[in-house]
Amino acid sequence: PAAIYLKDYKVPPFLIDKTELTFELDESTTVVTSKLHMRRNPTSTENTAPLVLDGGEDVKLIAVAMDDYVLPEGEYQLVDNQLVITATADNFILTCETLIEPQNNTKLEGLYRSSSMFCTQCEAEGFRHITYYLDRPDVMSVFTTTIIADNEQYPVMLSNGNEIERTQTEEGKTAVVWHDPFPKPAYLFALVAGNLEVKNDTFVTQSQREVKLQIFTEAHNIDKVDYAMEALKRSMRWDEEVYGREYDLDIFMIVAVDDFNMGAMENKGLNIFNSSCLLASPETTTDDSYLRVEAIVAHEYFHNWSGNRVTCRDWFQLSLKEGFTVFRDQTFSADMHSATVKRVEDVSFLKTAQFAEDAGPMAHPVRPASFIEISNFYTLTVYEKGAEIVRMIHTLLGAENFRKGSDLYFERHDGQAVTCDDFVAAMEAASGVDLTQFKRWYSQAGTPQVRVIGEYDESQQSYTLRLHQDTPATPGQPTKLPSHIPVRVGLLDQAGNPLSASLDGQSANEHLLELSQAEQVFEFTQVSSKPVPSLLRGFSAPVKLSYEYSSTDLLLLLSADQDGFNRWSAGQQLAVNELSQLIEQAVAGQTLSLESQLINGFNSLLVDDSLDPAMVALILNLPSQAYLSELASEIHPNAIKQARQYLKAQIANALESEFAQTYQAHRLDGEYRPDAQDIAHRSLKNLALSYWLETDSAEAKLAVVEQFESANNMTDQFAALSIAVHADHPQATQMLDAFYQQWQDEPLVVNKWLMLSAGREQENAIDNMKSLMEHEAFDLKNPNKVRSLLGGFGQNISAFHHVDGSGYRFLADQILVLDKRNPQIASRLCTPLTRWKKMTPSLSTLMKAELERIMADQLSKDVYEVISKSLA
Ligand code: HT7
Ligand code: ZN
Repeated sequence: PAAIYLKDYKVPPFLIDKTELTFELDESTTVVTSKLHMRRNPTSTENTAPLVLDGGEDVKLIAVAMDDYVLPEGEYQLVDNQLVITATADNFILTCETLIEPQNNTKLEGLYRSSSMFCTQCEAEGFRHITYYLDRPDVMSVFTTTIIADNEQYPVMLSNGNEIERTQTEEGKTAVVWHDPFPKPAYLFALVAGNLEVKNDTFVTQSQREVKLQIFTEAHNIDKVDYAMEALKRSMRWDEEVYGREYDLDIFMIVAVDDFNMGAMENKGLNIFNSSCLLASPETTTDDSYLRVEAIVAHEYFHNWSGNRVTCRDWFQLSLKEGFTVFRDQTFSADMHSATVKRVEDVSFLKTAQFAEDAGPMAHPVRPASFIEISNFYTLTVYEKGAEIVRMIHTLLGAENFRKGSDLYFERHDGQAVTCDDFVAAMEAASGVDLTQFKRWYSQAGTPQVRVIGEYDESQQSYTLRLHQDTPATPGQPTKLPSHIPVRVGLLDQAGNPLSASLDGQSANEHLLELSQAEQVFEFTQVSSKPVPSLLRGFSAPVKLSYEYSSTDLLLLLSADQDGFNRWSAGQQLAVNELSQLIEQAVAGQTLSLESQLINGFNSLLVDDSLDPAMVALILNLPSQAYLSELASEIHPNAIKQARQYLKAQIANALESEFAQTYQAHRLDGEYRPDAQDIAHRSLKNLALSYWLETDSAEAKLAVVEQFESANNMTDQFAALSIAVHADHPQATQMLDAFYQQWQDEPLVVNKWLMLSAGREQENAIDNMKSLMEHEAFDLKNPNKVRSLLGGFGQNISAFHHVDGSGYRFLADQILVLDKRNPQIASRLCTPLTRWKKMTPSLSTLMKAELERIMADQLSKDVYEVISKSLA
């Protein structure tokens, strides 16, 4: 398959002012008739270019007409799934009649069936699987959609915009017409038809317009949408208050579907959600999932401006909408709950998963320069690193100028399809800040490494920070230029008090350093004593920062830094230092031994009632297996696992009574509430329980079972179950069985059970996986189930990384099977295998062999791209 390049971008030779679609929905064949009001694009230089419309192998063309002239075969060609018409007028209506079979659509792109309903997923290039079209985001059109179906089976028929007509056809069917007045690209088109229940609500906008809000689900789920509805209203209000963005249509609808490739989709006025990202109830949903529902509802809603009103010119600009919208949803969640907790969670995810992507064979810039399959570029780099770029702009400009910049961006580009450069240009114009060098963040892949050296001169009372940056080579980008990196810095005295210092004549407790050269020196004056620097506060840039801190420095920062984020960061660094020593011992086959310095630090946190329990829980949570793998130059999965277990047990034994007390102190009575305060108590309580169980105390064992059996909410019940499973509690098997029995009729809970069961470390893990795949609870057609089971298996260190290669082989087998059904899902499952070059040699060889075996098969573009780049 060939790659597509950003440098080859050309404006479309044709435009589509109006799109009229008619869907005759049927269980066997669906007829789609499109009427496209087209004209040559006056800004295109390709004045004689033929009309080339995108289609798919699954679209059958019945007839095509230009104005009223039905084109005979010979006056159009079908080449590589494209419909090519050479002779066209400057203005014309193109009518196409096509047949599709949504019931056989296993890729879940275009129009497909999920349970008993019809639904669509058109981003990025799904619309071409519905009918022939200019399926590119810079072709924006006003859509009118008619849905014709049997009213008994499909009483609910939805599309974008407003319902303008409902009639009966002569065949006894119902025809519903929807009109969306806002021009949009085809990727934002949506259609849903089914027998659905609805929850209604309203929202009054800042200009006093009443907007109808509707959430649709299958009947058995309608009792689980209240939280999403409240989250939607909070998002609408927040976007008005923080960005001045008001909702524009009279109705906003969300539909939950069970089979969905990603989390959700921001179709104009008709968001479609994976039910796992929408439904919530105390009994079936964990705190994490509640927060996820809120964040995703907000994210999709925010796209109405950052993505829909102003969209992307081409898919290389994907981060224009995704990076900005992730930044917006992160800030929203921070405002709704604890900003520091949210920042720690986001950064921890970024440093674990995005840094790994940036260092691997699929590394790409936030604005990629080329791709084979765009679905492979819905990545952590485009989303999460993209959000960090927007956050850095916010830091460099300040909140006020940033808001002016976003206002200008929306004003300048409303109704347009634009680029990341346009976004930055608006920020520059509104603030007067020059972001020329800063824009390298969009074009350079890889994570910059920043080394810092500090030197105090007591006689001068001055403190010098020398910063050095470099970015490692990434595929296709052997050399890099210096980035513009904002580094927030504070200084602490040896007692942990903030130390004021002067930089460039400005005296303050905190400074923003702008590192833009390969090496730069910053000199602070009026520094009254030797400082401990608190660097990169709030993680002000997505870089790997290193500074030779002593353990004493780190303990000081952990206990006293005014920046909550850096307290967490110091704790992590201490833990990483200790774990690295233990990993080395494990690799060398030595008996593990270490006197942990963390014990005292953790003890003070546990007994300090003034702290946010959520922050304490985050600090006490040891760096994950995945994060330690990212840091390692050569990954030894079992050594990492052993080291983590050893350190956790040592801390647990030293602080046994503190953990037992913490567990008791943070138990909550009363009704479940998913608010920041209660979530914080539950997180610390459950973390304490997991340490406590490490001590092998009989009381702890009892507490786990008691919590599992008596919990009134899924957070506590599932925490008890996972703690039991991971610690190999004597009753773990019984508990897993009981959990399944209790929740077998709740698919989202069953998915959690699948994940935990697959992650369970045991002798016959592969056999266990095989029986789970045969289990009534599993369904290869459902992406959530595949992700749960195979994702869970990836966490199973001893089985996945088994020295006989059986774990890798098992995953490769599943990838090959899935690639035939659903390439997007298959491609995402490849990720763990793409890390083969970093694995210890014996495992690396085994992983590579599986990649080669996959490569030898007939592959989709999606899997081909990932595997071929990994092997390159
Ligand atoms: N903008 C949405 C992207 C999306 C998607 C992309 C490829 C394949 C399936 C998909 N489903 C949704 C989601 C978002 O970021 O809001
Ligand atoms: Zn998005």
